[in-house]
Amino acid sequence: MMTFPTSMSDKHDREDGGTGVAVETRTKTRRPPLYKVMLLNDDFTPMEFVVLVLERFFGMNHAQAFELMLTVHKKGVAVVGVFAFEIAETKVGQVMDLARRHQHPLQCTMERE
Ligand code: TYC
Repeated sequence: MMTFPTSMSDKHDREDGGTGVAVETRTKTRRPPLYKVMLLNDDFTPMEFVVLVLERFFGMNHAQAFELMLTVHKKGVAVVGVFAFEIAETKVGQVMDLARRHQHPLQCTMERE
């Protein structure tokens, strides 16, 4: 007598195909993609403002922030952090908003790693 209450009651719908052989259906997990947050050089944003941005939004101490600011200044661009999408989006928004409010042309972008 059939005792299963659902559509899985038909033997051809069971994961073991009705064979009674133990099987496992495992969905592979994927790590979420990471995003590089980058700061771009320009000729007008004051160095100290960029240092402040790196301290405030990227958790750097003054020496680390000053060194990375100089890297951007000399090379034109540098990765300032790597984050999950929503975190990266938030950081870019915070930097762009502060730069806009101070009328600095500083640009901050993100790119999938
Ligand atoms: N080049 C700027 C200056 O000489 C400083 C600067 C550094 C600007 C890094 C932007 O992302 C930047 N005042």
